[in-house]
Amino acid sequence: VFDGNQDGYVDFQEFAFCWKHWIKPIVRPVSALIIVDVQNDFITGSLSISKCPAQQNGQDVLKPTNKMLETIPFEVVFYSLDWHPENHVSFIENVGQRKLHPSSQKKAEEAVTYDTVVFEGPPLNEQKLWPKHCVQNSWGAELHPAMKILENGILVHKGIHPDIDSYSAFWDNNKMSKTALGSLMQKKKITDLYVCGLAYDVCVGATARDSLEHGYRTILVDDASRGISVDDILHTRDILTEKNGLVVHSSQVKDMVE
Ligand code: VGL
Ligand code: ZN
Repeated sequence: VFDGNQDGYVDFQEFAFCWKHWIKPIVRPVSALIIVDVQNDFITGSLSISKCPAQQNGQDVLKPTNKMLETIPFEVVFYSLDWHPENHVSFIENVGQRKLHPSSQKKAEEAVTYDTVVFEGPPLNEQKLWPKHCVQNSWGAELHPAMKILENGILVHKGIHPDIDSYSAFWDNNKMSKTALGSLMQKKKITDLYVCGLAYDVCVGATARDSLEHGYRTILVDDASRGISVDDILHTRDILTEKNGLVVHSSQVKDMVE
């Protein structure tokens, strides 16, 4: 005799069937895509991720990203831009311009790229130091020329304040100020956010983490993202899936959105 599903209450295939034919037509998810920081400096410029430990190529995100843009009917597509002033706190070139807190392990004279220092507050600001990148209105801050820009795409600028960095496209690293992204998503009644771009283990991960924190169904598109450190990429995946985010391949997205 049949004794029911021993493996768990809900059979996944049965749930997938219900989702497609019953739940989804009622709930009507509204999907957005955010393409994070696909800018010249991260691909061939001063912070080229091809020169970082994972030795990935930022250019590789272009093909799967453009394909999604051409084939998938997202309600809205956001393009985030790392958009720093010349005197930005994250630039190693500027480390001598601000006061370090006594708790900073690294002193200004000895700090090198990728070190973390602590700047005097308030608020106390732990900051990783990067080479100068994505300066407002410079070539390095432009979106890569091969990336498809939708006519009704929305640009989201971040990291615009001299004294605080912003990895997430929602808010700065101290959660003091928000970008326009959250309110735009509310206005457009977005329920599901697909996230891809650069860098996987920095701004893509932070944006996906904050999306989950806002309560959006959050899906990181793995093959449309490239990162800096292999360990940190794996860690980003673990953190997101632990918080009930999804990590998928771009070929899976069309069926999920439609
Ligand atoms: C990023 C480092 C510094 C990124 C931005 O977009 O991932 N990384 N600023
Ligand atoms: Zn930056």
